[in-house]
Amino acid sequence: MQYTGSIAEARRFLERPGPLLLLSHQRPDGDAIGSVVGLLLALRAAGRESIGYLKGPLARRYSRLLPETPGLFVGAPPPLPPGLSVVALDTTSWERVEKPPNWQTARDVVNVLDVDHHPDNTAFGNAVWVDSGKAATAAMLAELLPALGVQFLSEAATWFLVGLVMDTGGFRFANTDAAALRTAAELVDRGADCAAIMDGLFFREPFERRRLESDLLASARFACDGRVVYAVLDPARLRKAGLNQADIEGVIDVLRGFDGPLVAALFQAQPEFVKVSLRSRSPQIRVDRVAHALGGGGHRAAAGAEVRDLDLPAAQAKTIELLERILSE
Ligand SMILES: [Mn+2]
Repeated sequence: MQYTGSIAEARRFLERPGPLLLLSHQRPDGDAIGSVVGLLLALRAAGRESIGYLKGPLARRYSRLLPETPGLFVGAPPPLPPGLSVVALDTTSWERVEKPPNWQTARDVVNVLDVDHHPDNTAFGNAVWVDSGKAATAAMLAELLPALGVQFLSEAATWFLVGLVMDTGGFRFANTDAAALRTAAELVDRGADCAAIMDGLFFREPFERRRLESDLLASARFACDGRVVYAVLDPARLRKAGLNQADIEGVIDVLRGFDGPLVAALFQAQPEFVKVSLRSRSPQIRVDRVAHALGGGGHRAAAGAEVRDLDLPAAQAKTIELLERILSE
């Protein structure tokens, strides 16, 4: 378990005056969006000059929950005032932080705060709070707000719960510990609308996504004596369905939702790389090692890589060979 920096370090950083820009990783998931939007709402309500930037497009499940949020820029260039400090949320390294399109250099940035729960976080900020024992970055922020002494808006609680729900797969993944459940209960106490979140996140998927999941399942293949299930997602199939990458967050779960395989793998051939997503049945089966060997990273049981030097068949073969190795340890 990696623990670097401290909540006190994060608090001291945020207590310093000056404008703040909240950023997260490329292709933001529920935790990235929930962390940026929740913290933005709380800081602005407390009178802090803050802006948030997400590249988008956001999946419908999130945009539906997202009314006009002052200070939030999705895709559009935000103002970058001088003396800006960056708060990087849920992101392992400065390279992976999605910067706004009008970002040129680090010229205007005096400081960076890195708040994250990924075990491979590089502690890249001038101030750092990394705790890989936490189920979600949003859960860390739920702890940070009271420490900052700012008002805990029910809207912020809702967005933190979105992050926590998505990073725990709706409290089904192995990272759902007592602390995660306690944080969820606290967020509900603070006004998060759990029923609306669950309905919006899990029961209102576009029909086309369900159809895509059905195709993926029908095309699934097995390797390593049935211990690995994998499928290939063709970008043309996505386009035909009218879905974007954001709309298929978590689609790999359809491959691990049945008894048998220990690891699920999903391959997508993009123009510049092959995207490999990996999920394992338990943190003891370290798919992060395979992701690292492929040039990527992630959590023990949920990891991925963008493989640039191999075509689809070669990337598949290499991934399966690496999986065979960790499964025979
Ligand atoms: Mn996360």
